[in-house]
Amino acid sequence: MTIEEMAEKIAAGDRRALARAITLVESGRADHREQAAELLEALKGTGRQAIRVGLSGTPGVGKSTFIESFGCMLTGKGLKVAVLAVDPSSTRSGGSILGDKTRMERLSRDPKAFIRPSPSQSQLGGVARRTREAIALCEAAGFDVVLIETVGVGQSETMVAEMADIFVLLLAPAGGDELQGVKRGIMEMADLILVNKADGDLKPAATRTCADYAGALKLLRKRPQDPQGFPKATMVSALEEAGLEKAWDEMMALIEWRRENGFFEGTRAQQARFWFGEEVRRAMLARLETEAARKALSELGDAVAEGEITPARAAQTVLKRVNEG
Ligand SMILES: Nc1nc2c(ncn2[C@@H]2O[C@H](COP(=O)(O)OP(=O)(O)O)[C@@H](O)[C@H]2O)c(=O)[nH]1
Ligand SMILES: [Mg+2]
Repeated sequence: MTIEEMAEKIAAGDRRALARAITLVESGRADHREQAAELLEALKGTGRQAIRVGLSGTPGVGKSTFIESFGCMLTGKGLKVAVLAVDPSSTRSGGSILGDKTRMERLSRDPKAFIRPSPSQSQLGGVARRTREAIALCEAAGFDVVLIETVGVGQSETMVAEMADIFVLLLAPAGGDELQGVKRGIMEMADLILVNKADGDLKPAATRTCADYAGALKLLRKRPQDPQGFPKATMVSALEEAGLEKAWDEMMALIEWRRENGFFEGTRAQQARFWFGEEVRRAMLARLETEAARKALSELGDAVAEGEITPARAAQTVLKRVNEG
């Protein structure tokens, strides 16, 4: 299949072409990178835009269960839903956070849904690029909503927030009366906090937790991209499929306000600029990974340690060689 044919098929909504294209963008091979760039350029013309929802939460809060029931609710509205994942742990565990297909049985069989597990790649930077490009492919394929799941371990959340239109933090009801040690930085990224498992015996705890977080959100610095009342905390039960409509309505209200006030496009523009910078930095760092650069670093490192050359001069020498090479 030529790149042109692949682009045409993706634009026509062909699943297999989309899956193959995602495999292509996951590859690090130089010729594949070139083809991927060509494909993404070819697809820019579709001008399609999905709503990109980043979803984060620690293991066990119910992300998979939520994606299943929320995703099915959306497809029930006639929306096409794609699910992607950024999983920094997948290399270690060998699995992926979307691996538990049993929790997404209905959604994975739904013709309006497309689920793609996280690839096993060593660097978070590589996973981030692949996910961003996969999002672009899903948008071009005509998906209305792209859900990007990540596990709550710090850096991956920042990355997902940098590629999403809305960042949703999923929490479970707290046992005691303390907040669940959610890092301030993560709280500050959230547009919507969903307290899951608001059902059965857990309902009162969920209600308390939700109120606590609503209070905590009010104490954060006001962000220009938020209308009155946001960021917001609300309750859901992924298991009983409760509160999902409300959660979607809140997301849509926020998106609409941001669209009307220029923050939707503004954020996307800022994100594009961010990823451009990241790509350049990554490529620069990759140049230090070559055989010649490693050798120079090692040799000059010895010379610096011996006091034969100053660190500054040695660094200049390395950079000069890397730039020439
Ligand atoms: N009571 C209750 N349990 C839930 C709910 N959502 C998920 N769970 C349970 O929480 C556990 C972890 O769910 P899972 O979706 O795998 O969480 P993940 O690790 O964040 O993907 C499972 O046993 C689920 O059945 C919910 O809304 N209510
Ligand atoms: Mg899961």
